[in-house]
Amino acid sequence: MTSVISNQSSSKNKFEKFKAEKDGLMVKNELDRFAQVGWEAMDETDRDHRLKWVGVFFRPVTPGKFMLRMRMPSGVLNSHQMRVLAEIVQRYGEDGNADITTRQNLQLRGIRIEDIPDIFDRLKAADMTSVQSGMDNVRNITASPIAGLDADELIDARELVQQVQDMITNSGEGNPEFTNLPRKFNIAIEGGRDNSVHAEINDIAFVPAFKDEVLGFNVLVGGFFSAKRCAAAIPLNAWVSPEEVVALCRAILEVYRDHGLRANRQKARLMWLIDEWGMDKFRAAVVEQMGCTLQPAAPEDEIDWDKRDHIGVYPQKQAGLNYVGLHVPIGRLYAPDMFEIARLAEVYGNGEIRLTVEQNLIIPNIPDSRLDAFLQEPILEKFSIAPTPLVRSLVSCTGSQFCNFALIETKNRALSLIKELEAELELSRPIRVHWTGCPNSCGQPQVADIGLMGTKVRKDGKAAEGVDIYMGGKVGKDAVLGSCVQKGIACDDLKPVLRELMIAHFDAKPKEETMV
Ligand code: SRM
Ligand code: SF4
Repeated sequence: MTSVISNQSSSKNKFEKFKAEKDGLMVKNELDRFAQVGWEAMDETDRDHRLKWVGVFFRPVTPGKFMLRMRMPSGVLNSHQMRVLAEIVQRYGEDGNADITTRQNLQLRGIRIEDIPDIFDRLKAADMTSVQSGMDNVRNITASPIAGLDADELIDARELVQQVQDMITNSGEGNPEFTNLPRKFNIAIEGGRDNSVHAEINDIAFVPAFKDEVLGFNVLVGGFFSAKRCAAAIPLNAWVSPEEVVALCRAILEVYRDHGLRANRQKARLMWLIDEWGMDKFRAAVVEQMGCTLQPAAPEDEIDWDKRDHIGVYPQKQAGLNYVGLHVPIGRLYAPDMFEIARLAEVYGNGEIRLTVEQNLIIPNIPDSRLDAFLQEPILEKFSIAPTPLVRSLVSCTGSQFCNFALIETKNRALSLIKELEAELELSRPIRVHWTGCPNSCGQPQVADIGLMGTKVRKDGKAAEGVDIYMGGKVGKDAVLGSCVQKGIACDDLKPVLRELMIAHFDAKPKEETMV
């Protein structure tokens, strides 16, 4: 493996160079020393880059206050784990919070390097890990947030997701086999009918499909967003049984690791290799790596529903039990919220909590008899089960508050602007508005009804924050990526533009009209 990588990288970019000098995972054994010397005295490459291999992100916007990106396979955690995370951010007072991410995950903020060894001990004791969650590693693996609860689901993917994560991370201990990929890598395993994971934007996506009356998965590969290019995943022309999922993920990762393009980081995601080789050669390499044959894809998959957002009260497949989806505005949680969610999950459910790619959360397993009492809980005023239609579908990436790539502020602006629009418009249905602070597209504007991508504009002769507008994103069955329809609108001028788009394309009516 090493020889293939080093042969290829004769013209190494700076990332390939520092990875070759020292694998990112090595910092796992140096955390005590980092804690002693402090962030200012640390080697800069360790601090700014290698720490991301254990999920610890230096934030140049808030130096000394790190972000910790967890792994939450299928977006599932329990009340004890939520409490452990709440205790971690609580100690940082105003600096501490946690964001639910667009990959069904949690990112904690305000973290001090001196606390990392203790935090990692607590995570391990609570059976959680943040390993390999950043840089050239496989990100949090997503699945339906109602896996195992949904009467209509085909495959409960939770165990498979866990097995794939365990393979990639050596059960959370860190796995040097997969810590030097050419670039980041996303995997999703959908077991439901509504493509809740956005299969189309993952490097590998498994979608349920029957073959000769046996239930398994069709496989899509190469989906990704980047500043340079966005591509929807394409069929590998393979159908696998659930038992083959781990082996196929391993084989694809090995092929990508050993042959993925490394010279230019802008052209290093899996799709660039598929382009270079062509699908037939790529598929053949994967088959060879697996050491067995791959069946051709089933002619049809079972994704035949519109995408659900899971907000509200829904009966589970288990008689007498319900799951309740709570809307978390722009995905942000503070320590008191997290303690309260943990308490509710224990008092009313079985302690379980689920996260969604829409940055919301679900409390499952609430008996019919406890539902009314649950719905009276005061925190539901903050985390509503019936939010207004625009607020309901709002998604936003981190933006300039914490992210140094950001060209604009996102989360707070997104929320206040959507509330203003909601005050002016009558809406008959939700409109999915996604904000992303720069072309990296973490907030997925291309999957939205209206996507807003941060950019810099000139307004009154001065540089100002602005957005490019995306439209046409379709999710669920037959998902389609949206594209840019308008460029360079100053954020200060955005409200009337959005208002008009909502009236023209989404049946919104001005409130003054509906009142006459
Ligand atoms: Fe992302 C880099 C945040 C989902 C594409 N992303 C970053 C960094 C790590 C940049 C940095 O170091 O500051 C951001 C951290 C900011 C911070 O402090 O929070 C960041 N990405 C996020 C999150 C938190 C957005 C959110 O608010 O939910 C999401 C975390 C997911 C997780 O739990 O792991 C997040 N990022 C995504 C997605 C959406 C998805 O996976 O469905 C994408 C597009 C899909 C994809 O990757 O193909 C995405 N992030 C990127 C890219 C562009 C990748 C590329 O190939 O060029 C970067 C930049 C990079 O990797 O060089 C990036
Ligand atoms: Fe940061 Fe840009 Fe990603 Fe938003 S889209 S989190 S601004 S890198």
